[in-house]
Amino acid sequence: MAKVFHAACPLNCWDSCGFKVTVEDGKVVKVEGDTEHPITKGKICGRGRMLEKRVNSGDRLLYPLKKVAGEFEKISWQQALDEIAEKLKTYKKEYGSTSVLHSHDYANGGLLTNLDARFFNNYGGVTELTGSLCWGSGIEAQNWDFGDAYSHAPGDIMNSKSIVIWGRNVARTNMHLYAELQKAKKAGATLYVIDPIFNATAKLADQYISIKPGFDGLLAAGIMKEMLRMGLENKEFIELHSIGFDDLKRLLKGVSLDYIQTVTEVPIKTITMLAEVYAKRPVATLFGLGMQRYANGGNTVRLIDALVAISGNIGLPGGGANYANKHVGQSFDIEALTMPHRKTESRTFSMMKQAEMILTASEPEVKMAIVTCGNPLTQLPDTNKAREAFSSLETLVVIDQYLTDTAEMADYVLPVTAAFETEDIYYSSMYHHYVNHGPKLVEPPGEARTDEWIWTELANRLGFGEEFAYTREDYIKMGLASLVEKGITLDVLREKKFAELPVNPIPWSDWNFKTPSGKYEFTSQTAKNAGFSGELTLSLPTESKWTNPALAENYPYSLLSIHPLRSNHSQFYHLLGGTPEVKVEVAEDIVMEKELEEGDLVLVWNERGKIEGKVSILKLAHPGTINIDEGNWQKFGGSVNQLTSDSESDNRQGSTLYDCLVNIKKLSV
Ligand SMILES: Nc1nc2c(c(=O)[nH]1)N[C@H]1C(S)=C(S)[C@@H](COP(=O)(O)OP(=O)(O)OC[C@H]3O[C@@H](n4cnc5c(=O)[nH]c(N)nc54)[C@H](O)[C@@H]3O)O[C@H]1N2
Ligand SMILES: Nc1nc2c(c(=O)[nH]1)N[C@H]1C(S)=C(S)[C@@H](COP(=O)(O)OP(=O)(O)OC[C@H]3O[C@@H](n4cnc5c(=O)[nH]c(N)nc54)[C@H](O)[C@@H]3O)O[C@H]1N2
Ligand code: SF4
Ligand SMILES: [Mo]
Repeated sequence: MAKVFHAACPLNCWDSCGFKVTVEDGKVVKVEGDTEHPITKGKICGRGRMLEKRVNSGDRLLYPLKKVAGEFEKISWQQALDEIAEKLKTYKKEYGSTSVLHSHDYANGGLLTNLDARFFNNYGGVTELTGSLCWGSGIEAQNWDFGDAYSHAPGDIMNSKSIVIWGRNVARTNMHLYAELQKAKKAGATLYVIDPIFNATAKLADQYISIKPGFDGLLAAGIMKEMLRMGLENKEFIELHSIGFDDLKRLLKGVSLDYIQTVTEVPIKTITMLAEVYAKRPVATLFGLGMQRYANGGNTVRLIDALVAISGNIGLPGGGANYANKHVGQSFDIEALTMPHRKTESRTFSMMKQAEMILTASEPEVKMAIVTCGNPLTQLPDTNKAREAFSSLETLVVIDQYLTDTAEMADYVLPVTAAFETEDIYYSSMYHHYVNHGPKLVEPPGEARTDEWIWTELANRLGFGEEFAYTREDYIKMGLASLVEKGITLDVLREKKFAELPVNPIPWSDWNFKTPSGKYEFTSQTAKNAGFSGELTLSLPTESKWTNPALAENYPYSLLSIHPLRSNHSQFYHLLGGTPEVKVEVAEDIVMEKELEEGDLVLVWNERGKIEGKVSILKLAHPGTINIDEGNWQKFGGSVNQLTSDSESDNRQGSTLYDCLVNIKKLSV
């Protein structure tokens, strides 16, 4: 008999949807939206619906595997855990615990994914990753400007006169915001979309502003310059609630609008128009993450923050510099789960540079890596370097649901549970501030086990089993400890399905910022303390004709690698049916110049690597732009990251995935 249960989407996504899941004969047969969820209201995307396929697929990993003479062999859990524990013991004894690297990303929004850190901290502290491929530059930028990265509650754009979607692919990556934009537009708000790609959200806009990739900071500078020229800045906010404005004024004096028009490829009249738009408060600015994946990414976000600040759009309903919503994750008691005080050794590598560091680190060398909730072989920049690094390790352990490109390289592959196979609570620090409950609805297939079970078994073998002598229920309660007084408990979540976290819907409404000065900081003390100048700059991407003309001569086109429509990163390509191909989306001017046609086989290359794919014409895209969606598997043509660079952004916390010049040519078939 079929029965319907509530559940939650575990995928790494803005929206964090509530689900209704139908279970029949012990199997998930359908995933739908929960109409009672206050934000996601019964609508979910294809990736959510496809979770049914993802959990039931015959390709799921069912048993632990060990590579012997280049081939995987099925082994028992007992053998896998004994051997891995033995290696962990030996490496710690011989080289110290930081000879082990924990490589991970954000694949699963469950609270208990934090137990990996509990394991590694109790083990003594391993080499950990800092920064983020995803949003690191922007988070650090907002830490410098505001002291943290907070967003307005989703419905708040109903209070906005204008909404600026700055580089967020809303219709594709954040579908519930798209519905809100439609509503706000109907209610009279004017919508602007700033993006090098004329995407589905741009189609909804009253005005689409096409920009050269990586130059948004300069555009924001131009808009501020025009605001100051016309006297449109909000003097009260600047005087009472900010520091460093004189530095910004000086910076803007030193640049001409002609220069800004030239480099951004946005006409001066559009810049002036946007200055007028920003002066008519409230204006909501909603950042995407694409524009900060450049060498100048942190400064770009800071300049847009500065524009939101000088126009007086901070702390008022309908306004905001909406980038991320860190308050959501901060609601939980993560330290109780992760026990950072148990570390006795520590070492950090930058997330972006992990491959480079595996290859070069000494004292100690990296002997072993354990990969959880991540697929670095497709998702890290510079795939060729990543392949060299991960294959150089003495021992690679990958914990996953599928034999991914990374798992293929492993010495041990451990099969883990997927959505609906274990209880957890789910949230995303990107958009709304609800936490959702996800019950265990079905048994995992084969011998797949939870990450938590794996850590417990290893901890028992390594002599710190007492720190893992808890049930999942106990751990969830640990993480919820600080919310009990607000009435949010596991029992309440089980019954009510979701709960609104105590997050301010209009951040910074008291203008008390979390910066050292307590004010909004155009020139950042936090940055100065970390050895940076702290001042805003007019920095450009690294790979551009302005910053590296010789490189641009050989590789004249900007390559973006945005998030795929039908997959969450690499997680769905193998489930889409047919054989996925590499689609090379090419702006019309390049199509003309290279005499390309829809469907032509092309080679895209630079000094880091190359990829082949079929041309798809990208109508109305900014001239000189190419896009290849991220996440594709080696067996389907390979990851676009063969072309991207592993550099760190200006504030060292982010990637430069989109700061990438390439060339393209037609291949004869
Ligand atoms: N070129 C380019 N590269 C990019 C990006 C881009 O835009 N362009 N985007 C970047 C961004 S924003 C991100 S967030 C990263 C994402 O990078 P990743 O998180 O590495 O990407 P996923 O493909 O989601 O891989 C996650 C893996 O975790 C596994 N997994 C899922 N749930 C669990 C679980 O509960 N336990 C364990 N142990 N494993 C689990 C999945 O099966 C999958 O293989 O990629 C980055 N890379
Ligand atoms: N379908 C789908 N949805 C997802 C994901 C997925 O893999 N698939 N991943 C989730 C995750 S982990 C993340 S981080 C989010 C990311 O969500 P988004 O930020 O919406 O997505 P991105 O693909 O990173 O890029 C967003 C937009 O940035 C634009 N862009 C690139 N460079 C620039 C620039 O220099 N200036 C401007 N103005 N725009 C630029 C791109 O053209 C694109 O439209 O999506 C989440 N949602
Ligand atoms: S992937 Fe995002 S939009 Fe799709 S169902 Fe999950 S949370 Fe919702
Ligand atoms: Mo991300």
